[in-house]
Amino acid sequence: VDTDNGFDVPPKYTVSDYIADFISAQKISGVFNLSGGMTAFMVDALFRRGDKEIINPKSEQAAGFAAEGSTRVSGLPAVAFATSGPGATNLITAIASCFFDSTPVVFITGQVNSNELRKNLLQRQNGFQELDVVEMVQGITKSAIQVKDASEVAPLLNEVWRIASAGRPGPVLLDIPIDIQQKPHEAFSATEKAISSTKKEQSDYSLVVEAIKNAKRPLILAGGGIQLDKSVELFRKFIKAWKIPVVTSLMGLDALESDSEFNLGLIGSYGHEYSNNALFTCDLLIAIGSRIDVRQAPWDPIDFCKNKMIIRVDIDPHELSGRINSNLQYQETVREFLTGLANHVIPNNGLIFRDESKSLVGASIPKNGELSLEGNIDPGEFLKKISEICQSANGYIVDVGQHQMWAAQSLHVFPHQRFMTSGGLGSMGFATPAAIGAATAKPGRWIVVAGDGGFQMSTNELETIRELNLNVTVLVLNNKQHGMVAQFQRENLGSRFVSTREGYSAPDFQKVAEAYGVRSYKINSKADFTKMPNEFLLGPGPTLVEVLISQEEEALPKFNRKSYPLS
Ligand SMILES: Cc1ncc(C[n+]2csc(CCOP(=O)(O)OP(=O)(O)O)c2C)c(N)n1
Ligand SMILES: [Mg+2]
Repeated sequence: VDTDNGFDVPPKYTVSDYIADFISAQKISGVFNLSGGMTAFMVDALFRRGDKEIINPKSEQAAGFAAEGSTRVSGLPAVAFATSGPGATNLITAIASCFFDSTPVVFITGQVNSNELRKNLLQRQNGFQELDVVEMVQGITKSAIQVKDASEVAPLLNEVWRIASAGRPGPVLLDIPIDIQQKPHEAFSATEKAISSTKKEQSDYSLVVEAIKNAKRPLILAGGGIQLDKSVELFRKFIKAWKIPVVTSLMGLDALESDSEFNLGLIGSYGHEYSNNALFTCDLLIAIGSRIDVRQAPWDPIDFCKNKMIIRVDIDPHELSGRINSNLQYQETVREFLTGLANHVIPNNGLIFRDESKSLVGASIPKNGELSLEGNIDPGEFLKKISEICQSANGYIVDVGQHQMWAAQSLHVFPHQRFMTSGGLGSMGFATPAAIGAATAKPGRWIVVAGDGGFQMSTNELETIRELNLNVTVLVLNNKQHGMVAQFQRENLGSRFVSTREGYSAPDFQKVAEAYGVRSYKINSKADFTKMPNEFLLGPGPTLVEVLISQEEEALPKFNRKSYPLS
């Protein structure tokens, strides 16, 4: 490590100590790190405090995803450290994932000595491993700042911490040159008062009440904002009291348990046809914490908005004026909206509309099984069974691909369970490291659902999982291909499976698990599944279950605008 002052032993109390004390004093969900010279002082200072466990995944991307998983489970920010240069670039995918899924992770990167930073923007690089990460992540953070002087550290830490969770939550990044990390600093004192938010004036909900009363086909679209706002219980109470049916987006899937009598299920590109039909044909749509993006409502926006009143609730004003127009908007938290409405419960036609919608269920359940060859495992059926066995688990962390859509369609999510996936970014390789964060934030079992492709992006995290003896089951749905892309190639590119089957391969996952010291089980057939002892799913400790899925299985039904309304 090249340092400015050549200290072997740091001076009495440094900026690094201050940062460590500051982090120690915060309510956080965890600290994730991959080491490097430019962060070593800060991480060492935190280690010397001894009160926050430092968790060390095997790449910065995994550390970032783990921090994301930890934050999404606990609702508290996690901290992820990475060194300058390659450490910082490796973080970027995770930062983007946090940004698109509104996860308040605090990223701290080390930077080269201030006097080694490039002198102007035209110079590529001056210091070794110097890289302007702040510039690179401007578009995917709520705030990204490089510290220029020791006196800025305290106010900037306070500021980014506050910004991360304010309004729509999201990632922030502080980049701290190593010379500044070693400068003397005044000791941290926790006496600073938290800024109390000013109380918002209550909105007028009479128009919402009126709309619900008049609607023949009222529907609520539950989005990821409900979990983000920690308003799940409030939301479920609201639904029970008002008896309005609910459809969920991919991110809102765990806002309401699968069993709820009001749950009409998953919408979107791979949603259930009856759920999409309800979304299309409702005459009042109340979208709570959902941006109604193109994957969730793939209709032409004008067609979609016809013949219905749309009420949107979102803390983020930019979403309220997004792709889908609305007749009424509430720029407030889910909690504020639901609390405001709580005093007004009135009867409505929700149950009639629900029953009408449900009567279409038989005709349009996901047709996962259609292409299944005799005796082959139907992924939808299989995942449904898995969720029956895993009732006691904390929930599912799902990667990206066909298996993600099968999981969203078919896993039965019980009231206490989570369903988490990389929503906005849709990044393969997310689930396994995210489970490290989830399992360190909340004890109990977590089930990863991954494809053979995505799992190969973070297979090495089995080592971290084994090292920490985490209660994680990695369920690999192995169809020996990048299935989701192969499906696209079958539909659009004359079944030329370039890079998805041709030139793609996967190792023997049982041997891989063995190398990492993780117990494993392989399911080749329905018979293997029935023989499998439940401990391979439920632990204790880490396990891997591989299940072979036919390459011909597709994620269906694929949304087709023309088929709505269903007849
Ligand atoms: C980091 C990243 N790279 C590429 C993609 C594009 N992509 C989406 S799904 C997919 C295939 C996933 O394969 P696998 O993990 O085996 O899941 P399957 O679809 O077979 O269930 C690919 C390559 C992506 N989403 N993320
Ligand atoms: Mg696959």
